Amino acid sequence: MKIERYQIEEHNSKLAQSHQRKFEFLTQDIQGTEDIVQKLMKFQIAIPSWALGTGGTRFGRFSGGGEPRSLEEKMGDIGLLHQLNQSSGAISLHIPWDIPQNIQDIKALAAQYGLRFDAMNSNTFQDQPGQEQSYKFGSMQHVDKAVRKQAVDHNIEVIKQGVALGSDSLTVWLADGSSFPGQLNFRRAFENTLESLQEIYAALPEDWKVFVEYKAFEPNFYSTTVGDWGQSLLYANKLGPKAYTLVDLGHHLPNANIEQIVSLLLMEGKLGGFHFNDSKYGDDDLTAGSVKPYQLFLIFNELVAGMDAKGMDHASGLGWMIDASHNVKDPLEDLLQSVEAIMMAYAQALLVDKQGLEEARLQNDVVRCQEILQNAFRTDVRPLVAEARLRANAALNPVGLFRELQVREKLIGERGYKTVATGL
Ligand code: AOS
Ligand code: ZN
Ligand code: ZN
Ligand code: ZN
Repeated sequence: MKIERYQIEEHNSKLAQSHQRKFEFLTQDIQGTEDIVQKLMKFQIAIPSWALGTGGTRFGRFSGGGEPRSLEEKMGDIGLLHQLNQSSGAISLHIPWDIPQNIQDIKALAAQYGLRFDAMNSNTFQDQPGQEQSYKFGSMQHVDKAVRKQAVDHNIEVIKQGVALGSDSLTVWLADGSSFPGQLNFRRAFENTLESLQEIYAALPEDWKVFVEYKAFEPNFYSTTVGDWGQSLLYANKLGPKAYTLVDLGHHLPNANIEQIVSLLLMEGKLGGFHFNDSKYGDDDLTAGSVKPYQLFLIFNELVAGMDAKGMDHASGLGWMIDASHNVKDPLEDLLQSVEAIMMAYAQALLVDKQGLEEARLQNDVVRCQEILQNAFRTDVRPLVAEARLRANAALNPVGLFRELQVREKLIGERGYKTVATGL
């Protein structure tokens, strides 16, 4: 399945007039739209290889058909997304769910689709066939050194594969923790995990980063050994300058103020990566912006402010990735929606009158502060995001074109109805 350039152009020419009208209307009212459009065009969000298949829960999985059966097909899917929005130019691999066989071919394919290799993801939360030690009671925290060594060796192997592909970062998410009070010596678990991470850190190439992802609960439901941003930051600080905290939006206790966490991590120079998704209850992994778009905007407002304060480039300063999964949607349509929501939140954050906000804060003008933020949030920025796509030769309406071209039907035709993507 390939989308032809003329198909995108035909689609865009049908929508051009209406788009122009909305875009011009917006530019009359807003200063600096050109700068915002340029920034939007640069901004790329990595797609994880495991989000291309239908997700499931422990109660079941309802496959949608035409799902990618190999790494090559997963890259093909991301290539389609990128053609449609020109904002998904990176793939994040998971080892061993993805097994890059011929590295040169995989790299050539990535170049053909215009994809970069984002952070590599290791897996010490499942036992693989033939594996010597079990992760049932943890991996890097484990009381048995042999288990810890196996987990460390796996991560070093993932780094090697990443180096061959041209990635420059490793994300470590650990399921380590405990399910019942008394099960774990918290201090020993922390020290074992730190020691394991130190061994991995020592194997990082000069220009690499390691991201320590935290998660409050699940699959362990009493304690998690990297349970919150404080614990992640402890590890990252002890490890050294190449270690950073990774924020996954679904990994907090209810009502956590994620925008404040983001702001302080950035201030400390320790925010490394981001996993976007949305949730109502826990790690629901719903489409970004589908439940709490205002929160997503507030987070972006802190990201933009914090990165600007440090002179960081928005596009390349942090690892941006979607980490979502879904039972009832077409995975590709869902990812298009997530990317769109992220771009909108970013555009809204760029609209915030930062100087006015600072002045209002200094005057304790709480009402004005809220007005400034909500003015930006309530601006319909869709024409800005669409304009960025238009200029990059992507589709004005990515989901619309996906449906017009019957992409899923064609993928089912090529791959069959009963396909199972590897992963969660
Ligand atoms: C798990 O809850 C985390 O969000 C991970 O980032 C990720 O989903 C998993 O490691 C798949 O690689
Ligand atoms: Zn995650
Ligand atoms: Zn998660
Ligand atoms: Zn999640």
